[in-house]
Amino acid sequence: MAFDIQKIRDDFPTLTREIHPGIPLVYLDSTATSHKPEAVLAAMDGYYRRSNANIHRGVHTLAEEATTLYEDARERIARFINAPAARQVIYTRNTTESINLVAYSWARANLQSGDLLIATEMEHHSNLVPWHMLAAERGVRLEFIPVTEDGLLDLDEYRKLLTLGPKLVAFTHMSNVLGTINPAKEIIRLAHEAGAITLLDGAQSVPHFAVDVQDLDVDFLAFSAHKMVGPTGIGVLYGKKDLLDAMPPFMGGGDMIKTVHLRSFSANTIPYKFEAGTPAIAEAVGFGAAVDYLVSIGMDAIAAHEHAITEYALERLEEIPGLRVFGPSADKKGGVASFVLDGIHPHDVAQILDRDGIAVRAGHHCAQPLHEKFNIPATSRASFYLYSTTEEVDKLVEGIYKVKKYFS
Ligand code: C6P
Repeated sequence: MAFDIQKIRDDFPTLTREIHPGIPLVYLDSTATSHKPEAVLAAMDGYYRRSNANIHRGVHTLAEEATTLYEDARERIARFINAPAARQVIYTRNTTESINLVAYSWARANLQSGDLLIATEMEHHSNLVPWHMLAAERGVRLEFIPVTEDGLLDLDEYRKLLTLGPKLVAFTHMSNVLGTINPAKEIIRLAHEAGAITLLDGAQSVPHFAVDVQDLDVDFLAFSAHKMVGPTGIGVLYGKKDLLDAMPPFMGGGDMIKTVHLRSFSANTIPYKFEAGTPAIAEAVGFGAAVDYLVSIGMDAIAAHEHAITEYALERLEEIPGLRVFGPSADKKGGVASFVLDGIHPHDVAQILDRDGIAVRAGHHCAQPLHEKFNIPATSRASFYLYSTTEEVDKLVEGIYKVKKYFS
């Protein structure tokens, strides 16, 4: 099936919006969050209108319907990442909570003072601050795989760090600033050879290209629905069964228990052990619909489209005098272009672009250490998804020329 960009855009109501009278939206901020297609909105609306009930708690028809919708979505999400079983897919609030679940449960049960954890210099704060907190609490040591000038991980340095015997290697699959797609399979293989387990931050990879947890042999994978045409408020932690089975619960409450007595409790089995309290049911239903939507288009087709847009965007941006794009060439990155303009603050760039309806993000994008590495306080960032067009890239480039003129 040909990639019918207009048909895809018609599925997303927000994309038809005018930002100012007569000025349509040019949405180049999907790395922050994606828009939602009609199918996702309809699935969530349908749940609330027809089947609204709590799950796992009732025998009445609505409760059973809601439970089925919630669990069916889990099955489809599991298939989407090729998980061996749906029970290895834990619903969380987002990538951040998924990583914190590993930090609070697995890491606090398995890491002692002096143990080494390896991350990278390109991590989002979500895959950094939980480890800082652990380091402060119990003296776990942190080391970082350096980022090269062209925005790649220095794998020679990684091999050296591995000789120090790390217990965990936690790293991002794709940088939300540089767009770099890291060689996850190789990084995981080397970590396993060194006796470490691995946590992959898939916030920016799972939405954009096919991620197969069995092929990667990854131990934990974290991602968020809202970046993959699904709703906010729900994400996933995938884990290998033996690891999840052995982990203590993270939060206590309803649904995560088998039995409770006044002075003791026994924990439920996975995935429920980690899903305390009434979960985000409508959001799970929407997440399932989001996965169906992406599958109906095809992850390879989405990746190819984004690659073409990114190649075009980098070519056009690099012809602008005084503009510097960070990160590697298009063949090594996903749909992200973070840039600085000589003498103009990235926030001013984003604000002036907004006058033309162009939505880009400005700041450190929750990756402050990476910006420190490149000696810049902030960047402006344009990012692309399955609904992005070359016409939108042209509007961005025109807008940047206007910004330059305004400040000259
Ligand atoms: N990056 C961005 O604009 P949450 O917020 O938990 O859904 O995702 C956190 C997260 C973790 N890892 C990476 C690589 C990410 O890009 C993000 C979210 C957004 O770049 C919001 S800060």
